[in-house]
Amino acid sequence: MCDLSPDELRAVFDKHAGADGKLSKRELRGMIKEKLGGDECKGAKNPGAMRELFSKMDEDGDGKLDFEEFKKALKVIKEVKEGKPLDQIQCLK
Ligand SMILES: [Ca+2]
Repeated sequence: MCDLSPDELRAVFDKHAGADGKLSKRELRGMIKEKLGGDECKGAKNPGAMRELFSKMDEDGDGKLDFEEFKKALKVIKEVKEGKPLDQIQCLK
């Protein structure tokens, strides 16, 4: 997913963000499952880790990810996919 062009990224975001144009926690989880595959995404399978990840991605704290927050989150998602523990992900520090 991190190799997508900006246009493709936008399309993925819009598809999952729904009518309000922002990703909720549930929408984000659905997207990660679809794009990364549930089995290989260890971090996303853990509800506590997922909640923690989401709150770190949600920079303005409104409970939803807008497109800018989403773009920054892609790096995080990639590292979660690789099985990296959340507390070792550099861009979350
Ligand atoms: Ca937000």
